[in-house]
Amino acid sequence: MNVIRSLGLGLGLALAFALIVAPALAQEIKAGDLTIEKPWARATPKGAAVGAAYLEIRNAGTVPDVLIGGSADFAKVQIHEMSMQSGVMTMRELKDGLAIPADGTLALSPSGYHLMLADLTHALTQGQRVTITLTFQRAGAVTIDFPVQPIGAAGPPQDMKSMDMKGM
Ligand SMILES: [Cu+2]
Repeated sequence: MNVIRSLGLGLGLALAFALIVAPALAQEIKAGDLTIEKPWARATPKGAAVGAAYLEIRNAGTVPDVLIGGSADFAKVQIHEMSMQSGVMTMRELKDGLAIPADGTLALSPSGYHLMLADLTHALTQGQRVTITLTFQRAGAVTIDFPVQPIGAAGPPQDMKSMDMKGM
């Protein structure tokens, strides 16, 4: 009896904790059938003209959507693809955008698709957030905050592990 009650209490606390913490970590934005997950940008060295941002886009709908572009007040936003061309890493702009398949996910990540942030008006500093508005063919404009990760970062802020528990 006691075991069950404390188990229930434990679950309740865990749930309450999850609800309090949720906004602080994985920022999840919904727009129509789309869910935007794990947005992050990479810090840039001083004086760099370009930066990059990444995210995942889940499409729960029955029709594809297309990421067609983006805008920001600190840079030009382009959709780029990084690929290996005869042994050399190159990137090109995807003028037609990127499809998010029906009931599928599009991931932008280092060494693949990325949001190219060109003509930066300021450096991207670790710990900051930068705001980018993305435009989708169906879902329309979606404004997203991208936390800036260290220059060498390979991925978004880690849930639970490195999140700011210190302040709690
Ligand atoms: Cu690029």
